[in-house]
Amino acid sequence: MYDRVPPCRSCGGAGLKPFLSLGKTPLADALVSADQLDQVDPAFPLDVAFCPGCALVQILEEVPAERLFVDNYLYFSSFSDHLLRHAREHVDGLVAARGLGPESFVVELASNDGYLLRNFAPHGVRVLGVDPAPDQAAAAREAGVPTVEEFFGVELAKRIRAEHGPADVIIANNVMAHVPALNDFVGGMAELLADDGVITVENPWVKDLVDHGEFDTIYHEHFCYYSCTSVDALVRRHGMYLNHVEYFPDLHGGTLRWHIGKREDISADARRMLAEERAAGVAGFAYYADFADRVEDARSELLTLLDRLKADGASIAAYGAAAKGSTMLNYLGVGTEILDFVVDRNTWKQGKFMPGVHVPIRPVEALLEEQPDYVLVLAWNFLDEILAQQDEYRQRGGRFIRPVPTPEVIP
Ligand code: JHZ
Ligand code: ZN
Repeated sequence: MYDRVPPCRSCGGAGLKPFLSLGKTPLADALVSADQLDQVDPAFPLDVAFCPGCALVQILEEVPAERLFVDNYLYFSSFSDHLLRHAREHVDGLVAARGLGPESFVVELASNDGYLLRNFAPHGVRVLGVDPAPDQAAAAREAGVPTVEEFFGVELAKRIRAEHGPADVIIANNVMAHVPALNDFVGGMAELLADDGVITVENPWVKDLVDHGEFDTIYHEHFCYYSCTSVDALVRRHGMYLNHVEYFPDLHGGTLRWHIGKREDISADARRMLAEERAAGVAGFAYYADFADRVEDARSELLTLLDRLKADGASIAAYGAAAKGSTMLNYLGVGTEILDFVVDRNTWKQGKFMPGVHVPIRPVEALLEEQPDYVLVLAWNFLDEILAQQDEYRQRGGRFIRPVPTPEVIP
């Protein structure tokens, strides 16, 4: 089934063990414009494997990063109030804990539209964003966040350090999964970081992905799926330590924030998380062995629900033209025969179509205009925020369907 099994992106070891294939799917963020509808969207294999050497979970395919994050990237961080609040709290926490001020230098990797770094302005902290996505970098500059429009690695780290000095803080949220040349990226962070500085890295936790069946968060942009165990091995290779771990169960289906530094100072929380992963078996293949069957069951269950509603004459729309929504619809094979449209707040996505399945994307207001009977929440990670916004739709009898962890119509 797997014709090429590459070496591990972290430890370089051979012997990656594939455990899940989602078939061939189109690129999750490559939304389709009206004039491309008659073309067939390119699709690539989406196979997931475990590394027995360092416990890193990763996909086998490597679509060129330019194609993923420069050519067709419409993800803007600023469309979720929850995420904006989370970013502001992170900045305030760092400023307080590390006494950051005008003498400090903070770099964010994948700074997107400046949603996080702009929170440092009231504290007078010097900031620099790094993001290769042109529209997002332009939006960040507009918001007053200086941004280098390049991919990050050792070479860029050296240039930034030569020009601005070492970084007291490096922030990398939801980007370490996006990096094909992982050791160049982490090596770059080590190069740029001051000896007493801290790196904070956030990423969804692979244990939550597996335990809660969040298979839709697997797509070609996400090369890797992390545990504390695999992050610990990765940073040690670059002379750094995983010193502390925080857990945000409600962010993107379960997110960890790893604190990494050049001095070893391992907190009780970090030790506890590593021990918890050991006890759960996250560092062994057996943990992943039945995941494919569980994903297949989730697929049938959701398809059965949608087919039943449709057979009863219901109209169904979806919420969130998220990358994970693209995996979900393409893996299920659900298109316009089931879904009338998808709504999304992101104005860049409106007027386009979901990859592969070509369901049209409309503004959120379409829910009240059309009042579909059901709305499948593709951006289920923001369910609470969405439910709070959509009170009127629900008052009028509209119902939301949560696809993950198990398909459920929300009463
Ligand atoms: P969202 C993102 O994945 C992007 P995605 C990225 N690939 C990543 O790594 C993970 O997060 C962690 C919209 N929306 O962010 C905005 C509303 O319309 O969950 C987005 O288009 N109304 C970097 O793309 C989409 O939904 C709202 O009220 O899978 C959510 O996409 C809210 C809150 C969001 O996922
Ligand atoms: Zn490995």
